[in-house]
Amino acid sequence: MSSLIEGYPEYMRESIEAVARSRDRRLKETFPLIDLKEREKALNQFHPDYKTEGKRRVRLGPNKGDLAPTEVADLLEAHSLIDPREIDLSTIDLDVDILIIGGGGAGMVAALWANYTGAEPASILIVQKLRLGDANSVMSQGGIQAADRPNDNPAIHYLDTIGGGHFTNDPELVRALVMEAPSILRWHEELGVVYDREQDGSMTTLECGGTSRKRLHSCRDYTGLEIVRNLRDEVENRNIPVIEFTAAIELLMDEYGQVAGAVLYNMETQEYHIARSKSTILATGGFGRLHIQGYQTTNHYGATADGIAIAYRAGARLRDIDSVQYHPTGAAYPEQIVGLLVTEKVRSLGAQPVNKNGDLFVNPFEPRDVESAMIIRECYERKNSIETTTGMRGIWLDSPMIEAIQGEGTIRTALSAMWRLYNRFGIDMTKEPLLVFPTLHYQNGGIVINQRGETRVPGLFAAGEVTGGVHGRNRLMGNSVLDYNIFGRKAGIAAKEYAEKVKLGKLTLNHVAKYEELLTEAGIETLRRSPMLLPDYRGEKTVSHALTVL
Ligand code: MEZ
Repeated sequence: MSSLIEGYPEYMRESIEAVARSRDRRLKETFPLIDLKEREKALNQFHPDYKTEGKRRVRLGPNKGDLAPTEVADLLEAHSLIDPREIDLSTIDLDVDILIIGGGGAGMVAALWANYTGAEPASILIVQKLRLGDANSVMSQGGIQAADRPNDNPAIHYLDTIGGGHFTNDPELVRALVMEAPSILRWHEELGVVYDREQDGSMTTLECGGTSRKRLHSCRDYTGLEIVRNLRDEVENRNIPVIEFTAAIELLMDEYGQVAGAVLYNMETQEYHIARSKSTILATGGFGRLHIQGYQTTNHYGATADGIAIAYRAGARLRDIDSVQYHPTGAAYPEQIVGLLVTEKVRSLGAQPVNKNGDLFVNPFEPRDVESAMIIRECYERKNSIETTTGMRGIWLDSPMIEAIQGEGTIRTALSAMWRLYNRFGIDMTKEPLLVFPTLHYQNGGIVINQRGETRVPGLFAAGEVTGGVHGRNRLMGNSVLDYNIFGRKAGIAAKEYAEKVKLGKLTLNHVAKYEELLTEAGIETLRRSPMLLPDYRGEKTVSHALTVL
């Protein structure tokens, strides 16, 4: 295939050669050790989450007084897309036991486990505002963590996860995450997921940032695609009903304060539908497309915080909602792919983050927040970065190290998606490094749930990136794929059990009207409406590539 552009510009050559010259030296070097004080300092000074600018206190609702990124606070302090007085609740268009809002990984897993544990397919409904499987889950490249090797166990996975999260995680949720991880791999393999294996048939495992054991299982660098492909087949084979291009724009409640379905909006026909359900699972993903603090993102177009906006109006509590994950290695060049994911697996296999002189300035396996902070420091304080023609700064991720360590051919086999991506732009990552800078990757916090995936609002369950607590304030690689599988399963099972017992009363949208009153009481005058449904790139807020991070 011919390239869209011909590799790196001439002025970057000198630095690329310096990186190549330093390779032999770095092969013998041990990774830099950063003491705790230096980590703290780097986080405080350089990590976007530690800046007070760009955040504000929410002025109403269950989290009144808590900090949130301005972009998120704006969506919480917004009017509904509907006027409840204009919605006719006497005609029920869809009547189901379990309504699942969101058809990414968490939503599909929830539907499957509700079905496996006894719910009839026709009693379940997945609504998805894009197409089934179109979500961040399909884009996760690197893999899934599970402690299933002889030198590892769930207790070590637990400690790594809690340590990575700065001890802010909900311990019971982490316990569930790590204890049940191996069973998820077994289930995936039964479905047909092909995980990488060694010649002797044992599972291949790799290291990731912040893990003390090799625990990452992957399917080359198409892990998300491989898992979602199998989940989607299973949903279709089991005849679980799915309505695509349809978003939930408000939850419905009943006269007893229970969630009882949702007001749906068909984005193609622009019609509204009333879906009544005995239990409702939110699996709407995160907020990457809000471009918090002007950052580029790895995220899918659907990641617009819809779930937290509608759950909040219904009384759900949020936690750590101001905590955002910036993946250390987003593409910084070429322009066409700025912000896209350069999977952490590139580092797992041996690529090193080096500055413009070819110096290794950070351990490649720091937890993501520390790694990102150190990269931003190298670019903005130490000014050891390369600047692109659009003003974007970046450091080199020295991918040719992979083949120097693992042998020729490793990249084309283990990182075929990455290789193809860069090859389209005339960059051969087996020979030249990749220019990278942190990119917005994950919503660390979200709706508070318990171990069954229940929120504090009766009838409302949640799973996946829309929830908070599992990862605390910093998630480790591979724990999100695990999270949506574990808690999708739990929410699906719990929602099915709840639906068997609950008696629904008269439907209402009083909570939406009450929220309007709260907006007035808080003196919030705004034209903003939420949920956002899709990002609007025509507006005033275009994303700057030249971030002012200091
Ligand atoms: O867990 C993730 O975020 C992940 C697997 C990302 C990646 O770097 O591939």
